[in-house]
Amino acid sequence: MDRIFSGVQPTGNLHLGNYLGAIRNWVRLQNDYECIFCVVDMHAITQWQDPAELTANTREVAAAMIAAGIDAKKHIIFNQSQVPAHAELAWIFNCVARMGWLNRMTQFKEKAGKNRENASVGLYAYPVLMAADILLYKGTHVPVGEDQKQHLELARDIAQKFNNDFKTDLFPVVEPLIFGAATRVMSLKDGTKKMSKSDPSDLSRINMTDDADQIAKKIRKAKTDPEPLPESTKEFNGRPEAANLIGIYAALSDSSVEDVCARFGGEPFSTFKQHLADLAVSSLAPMQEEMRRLMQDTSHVDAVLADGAARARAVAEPILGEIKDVVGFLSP
Ligand code: AQP
Repeated sequence: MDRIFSGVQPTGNLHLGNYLGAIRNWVRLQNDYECIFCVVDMHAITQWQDPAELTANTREVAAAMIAAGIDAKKHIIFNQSQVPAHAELAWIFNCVARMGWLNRMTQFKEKAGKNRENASVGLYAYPVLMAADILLYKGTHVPVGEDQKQHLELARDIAQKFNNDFKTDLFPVVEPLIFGAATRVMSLKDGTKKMSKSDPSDLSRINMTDDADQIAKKIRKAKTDPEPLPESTKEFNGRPEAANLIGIYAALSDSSVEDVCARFGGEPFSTFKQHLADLAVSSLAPMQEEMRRLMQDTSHVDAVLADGAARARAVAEPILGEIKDVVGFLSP
């Protein structure tokens, strides 16, 4: 069976975009792939994280994966820092990847902003660690959003250069798995920006921990335009907020964007927002309830992460051994 690796950073404010764009799709992959899902805490510290919050956020992301329906017995859920082989392989890959390749990464430019001199070395090398995450398990498929495609290409380049330099076929070619509808959820305050954990405005996103009142309020306050709901996707042009809210409705109701337009087209946003709020509250409630339960007593989540890490180490260590042999590292 092909193997999938994917991760979420425990950087706080896990949101509807992370759920609809990543975690929910992972649940659907479980029958067709051997899955390794990782809370990438080592990626998270490429930007400052308060230590106590990092611990709490690590548990929250794991709780979301479990609550969403990922089977942690059949597949692996763990946090990255419990498997030291990620850091070891990242170092080897730091010596394979070229500065020129990393200099082209747009996410570094966006995250470092104007103050590049003050960004951490870790933030710069982030895509190298991501390549190590995937290739440490000889992952063949990675479910990624649009925003991660460039990093995945870098992982392919690193694997290929390693294979060429050492005249081996140790690493497989990694394929992206890109999902169709509503993989990209946009900010409720600006339909041209993605919904993001780090947006300073809490009203821009629906957090997985928001209660029914907060969800309803955020949808009520979501930015719209003065026109009624579009009757077809052809009218989406120049209306990013309308497209976003309709996309969210379609994703939550498992219907097509066209169907949602056909049903609500011509209605005022106020009516549609009420329907959307009811749908969001009712469809997220079971998962949120389960997340709350798991976060009240974290012993189950901690046990899942420890067990997952032990099983991840069992897969990763022989592969890392193979890699070290190829590189020429002497071991007893
Ligand atoms: N708005 C989104 N719509 C759809 N998918 C999204 N993802 C993130 N935002 C959206 C997907 O969630 C997975 C985990 O993302 P991450 O933890 O690596 O964080 P990120 O991609 O950097 O985006 P965030 O959550 O908004 O965090 P910040 O604010 O720190 O950038 C990925 O599969 C991602 O595609």
